[in-house]
Amino acid sequence: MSAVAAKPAALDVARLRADFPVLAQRINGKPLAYLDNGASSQRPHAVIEAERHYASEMHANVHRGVHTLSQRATDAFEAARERVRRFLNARSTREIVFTRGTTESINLVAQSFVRPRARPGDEILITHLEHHANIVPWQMACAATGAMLKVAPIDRRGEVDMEAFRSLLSARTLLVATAHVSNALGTVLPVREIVALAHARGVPVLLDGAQAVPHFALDLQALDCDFYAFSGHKLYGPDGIGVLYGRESLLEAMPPWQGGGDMILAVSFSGPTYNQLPFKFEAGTPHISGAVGLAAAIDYVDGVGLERIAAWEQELLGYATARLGAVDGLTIIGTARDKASLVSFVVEGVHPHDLGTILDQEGIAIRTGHHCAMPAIEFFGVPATARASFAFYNTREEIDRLATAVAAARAMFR
Ligand code: C6P
Repeated sequence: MSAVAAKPAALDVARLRADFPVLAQRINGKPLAYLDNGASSQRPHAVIEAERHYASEMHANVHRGVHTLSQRATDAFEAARERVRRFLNARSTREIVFTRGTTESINLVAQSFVRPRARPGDEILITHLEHHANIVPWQMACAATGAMLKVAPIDRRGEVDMEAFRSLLSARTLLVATAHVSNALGTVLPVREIVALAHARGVPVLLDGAQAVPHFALDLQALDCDFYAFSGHKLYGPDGIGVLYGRESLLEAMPPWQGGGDMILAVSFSGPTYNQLPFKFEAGTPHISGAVGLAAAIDYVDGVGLERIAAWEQELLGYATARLGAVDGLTIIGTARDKASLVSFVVEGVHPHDLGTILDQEGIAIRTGHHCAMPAIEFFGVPATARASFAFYNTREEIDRLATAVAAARAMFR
């Protein structure tokens, strides 16, 4: 074996694009350039077909019926859970809770882990670049318990100040909760270091993986975090389905957060007996077809290969950074040394919302605004940015069109 790691084979992007029916259309008379993957990515035929197959041949409620369809649906749902476990390299399916998405996963931890434990003066440590889904649930838990939110600062690149982070860890820290990748700036956080620092003080760590799972392979046993949250719709899967990974010993000790069917073993008027993991956290009929679609999305992504995806997306990131960086009056917001494939930017004299509308006329879809990360955007002294976020099906030509259209918009407003 060679001592040098083999470079992953290049992606056949044109062939892969054909798997995504949405991408073939024209918007406002122009070929669609879909550069809003950070908000939600598109679904391949394989996912659409898996959901259709489930709905047309297998649907019934899960864990409830003795009839054949219910057993088929249950098998498909639990097979999806096992697929997620393998994707994350979690130890057990008992650690895989299906939720509606990242937001619900984080709220589950806030309600079921933090609220019962937090005492006045306890601390939750986050960073300045978090998505609102990783800020507001903690603020709500703090308001209810008297705990305090501590925020590790970032620098002008959009990197977390790790010295400050270290000093903010205290004997009162109950939980560290940080993004794995920032949705507004693209920063990849040093999560191994964050986990090591927190664990050295006995503090559990939640990672918000919404923007990480589509971009690189994960091994949660190696990462050793305690909770990990992500959404299916950013991973080429359905919306309305997501995952909370939780370390089994922690989930075991947590009370359920919602009551209803499936999360109980028995109910009498003197009280319920809760179901085992992970069902204790899945009250009510779950999004069965969503879980099936998510498993198909994971199969698809694994088939393409996350190493190859990461390599191509890094090329796109480099190309977009150079092309956009050369546009007169354009400033890139978020210049971390380790970045996932998105570029946030502002253009002198052009409001991001106007820019988004102008680009839409060209068939180019980007996101504009504060990206549900207001503190991160305001840190840079701007009210909003334009954000192009790439998937493996994007091309250099689409980035050329983006840069040309942004330059034309700048010229229009001069
Ligand atoms: N960010 C974006 O355009 P949900 O909505 O639950 O699937 O994901 C919430 C969420 C949590 N954390 C991070 C880092 C995220 O990026 C998101 C979703 C989208 O950036 C929509 S606001």
